[in-house]
Amino acid sequence: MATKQTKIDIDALLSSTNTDFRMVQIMDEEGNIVNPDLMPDLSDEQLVQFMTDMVWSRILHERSTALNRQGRLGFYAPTAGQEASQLGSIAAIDKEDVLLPGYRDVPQLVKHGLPLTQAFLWSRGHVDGNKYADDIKALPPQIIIGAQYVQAAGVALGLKKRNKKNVAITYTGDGGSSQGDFYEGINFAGSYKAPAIFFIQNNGWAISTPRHVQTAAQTLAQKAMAAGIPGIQVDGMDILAVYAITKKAREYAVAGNGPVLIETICYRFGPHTLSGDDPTRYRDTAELEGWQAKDPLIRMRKFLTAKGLWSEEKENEVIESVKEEIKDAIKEADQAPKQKVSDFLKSMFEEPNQTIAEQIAYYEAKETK
Ligand SMILES: Cc1ncc(C[n+]2csc(CCOP(=O)(O)OP(=O)(O)O)c2C)c(N)n1
Repeated sequence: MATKQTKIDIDALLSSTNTDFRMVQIMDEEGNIVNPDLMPDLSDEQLVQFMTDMVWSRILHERSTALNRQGRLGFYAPTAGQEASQLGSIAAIDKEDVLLPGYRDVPQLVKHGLPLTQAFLWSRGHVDGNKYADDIKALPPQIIIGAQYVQAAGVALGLKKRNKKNVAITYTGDGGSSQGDFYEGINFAGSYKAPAIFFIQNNGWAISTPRHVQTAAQTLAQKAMAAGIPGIQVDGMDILAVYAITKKAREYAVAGNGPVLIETICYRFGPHTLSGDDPTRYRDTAELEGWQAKDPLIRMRKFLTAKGLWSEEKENEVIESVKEEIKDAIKEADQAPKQKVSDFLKSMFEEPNQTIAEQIAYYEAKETK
């Protein structure tokens, strides 16, 4: 029943949408647990694994950057600064959950089972990089900003209809949260109570567009309100907080309650991609340095070292083994058959349509000459 409003206060309407979206943190920049009530129940091995995963990802980032500059990799979107957001969330996900990543989410894909060699082939635009084994519950990274949100809503609904106790997990950026697909995805999933976990990795920038220009909304998490679903903002430089919230969101979705929107506050230390972006043209060194002090690896290193679970020696061991893994994967990628245009065209549809069929015939004739 409608209540009778005798006075309309527009300012008050706005402040009511801005409440309770404060950032959740468990571990601060010094590696101190500042919110023990939310501390997830994790063994020492699991805590060490978190750090190992983040070091793995940072080295993968560094090596991918170098390989790109040597002309040995193609497309690469830097991940440094987003390790806690990426690895903390994927650690809370079951192998049977379906991952729908964006172009910056290669670390989660590999952790979800994609061989690194295939990730490298994808970077090179090789068709074999997109052919996933059946047991890898993931789609190749999405390049169209926000499109994965609509697909995740559909995948989640499919999981629900098949009575699976699994979720679809997807990621976009702060820029992506302005797209139509973003709103359609969360709205549809909310409406059908589809078990999806929607991540917005708010790394401060959408290429050269800063977060404050992106939207007048005070937080991106509160965009969930319009879809009638829960939204929460998390410290995306704190792997413990990201893990804890993702785990809770997963339980909520699997129990049949519908989707959750999670905004992780993080930062992109490097350029947007290695295809010519120069962040020094649009952002301050002081801003970058402020965020480097919040580095997710630094705080986790401090936390684990204080517990006697981590050392420089241990970190060096991890670094050496990651470098070997990368060297082997790139060697294997080099051995992939040279891509033919017809292979690429054949991968587009199960049954090629007329135009594609004509193009396949055209290229096959050329390729056999
Ligand atoms: C629909 C669409 N529009 C524009 C682009 C070009 N584009 C590529 S990345 C990007 C910015 C995305 O920023 P954000 O969502 O914040 O993610 P980030 O790259 O920072 O992770 C844009 C506009 C695109 N790929 N797709």
